[in-house]
Amino acid sequence: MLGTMEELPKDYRNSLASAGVTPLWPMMRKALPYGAPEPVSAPGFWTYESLRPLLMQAGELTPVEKAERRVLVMSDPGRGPGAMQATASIYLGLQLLLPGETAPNHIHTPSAARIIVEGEGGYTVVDGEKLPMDEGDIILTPGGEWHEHGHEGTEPVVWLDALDLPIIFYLEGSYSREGKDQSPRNRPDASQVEYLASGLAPVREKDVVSRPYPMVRYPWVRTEAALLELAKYSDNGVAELDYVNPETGAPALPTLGFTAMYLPGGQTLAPPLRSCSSAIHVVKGRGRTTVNGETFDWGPKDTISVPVFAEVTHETSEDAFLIRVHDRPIQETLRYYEERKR
Ligand code: GTQ
Repeated sequence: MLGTMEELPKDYRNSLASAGVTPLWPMMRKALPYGAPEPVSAPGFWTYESLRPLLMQAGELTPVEKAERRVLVMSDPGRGPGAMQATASIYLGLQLLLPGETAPNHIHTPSAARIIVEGEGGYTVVDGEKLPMDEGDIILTPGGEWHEHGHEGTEPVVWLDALDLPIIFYLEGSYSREGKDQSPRNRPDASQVEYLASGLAPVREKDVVSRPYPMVRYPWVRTEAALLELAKYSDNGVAELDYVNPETGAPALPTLGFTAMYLPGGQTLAPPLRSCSSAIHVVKGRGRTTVNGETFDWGPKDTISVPVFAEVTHETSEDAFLIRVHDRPIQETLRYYEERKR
């Protein structure tokens, strides 16, 4: 048993505080718990059915000019109401853009990805590239890349923002700048031009390097087809694909990674305990997921958050497609990513 603060004479504690120091030993187990972290984050679950009306109400209450980004942020239940994060590292928010609206061009230090949830005609411009937003697509806006959103359709467009904002904020590195609207190049995005086929990339002259994020849109139609083909030949019918940089194979973002999962109906899946936290977004299908004993019955467009080292069990009632956002890339960079058997 380590010494406590209370064991120390009061005048000594006051002297320590005046000197601007604090003893480690009373805080030792909190700073370095034995064997595994003790997360503040708790499992979270947000149904689209419950959030959609609130988001549409935001559309009526707050014009986009007064919001810049019209977003409802998902608050980690472990941190409580007002929390600007879903896990220690992952910020999640549902963003609404109404027909004809634009969200102005800006740049910031955190990195973002959007998973398109609903609607047609939305687009994001990243570094001059106009990226159509179709349901299930993932669009990256890496830190330091200019981006703006627009909407040429007739119905509301909604997407799920996933950002590494909690990390960058913790590092006191978070800030943004506004810029003039971009004039997009008049050509399809790189996923339709340079990286149309997996395994093929444009030839470059000697010493010419690719852009750090050469492809920032991952069209869902391709992901779904790839998952189904992979699943056909997997032992249990389950398939999971990683979203990678097509030039380097690196994770989609330096901090956050993304995978797409296919689980056939009637499947039970218990992944290993992972040191990363994650968010699971349902693209299609139905099922039930238990996270540390809490059970969530999910359907299309619902979102679950999973704290570090959580016990997760998925049971599907229908064929299901899920997108998982996780912070394994930053943990691998810091060399502490870990998996433990159930
Ligand atoms: O769309 O650029 O949810 O800058 C939070 C910050 C979305 C965005 C968010 C942002 C954006």
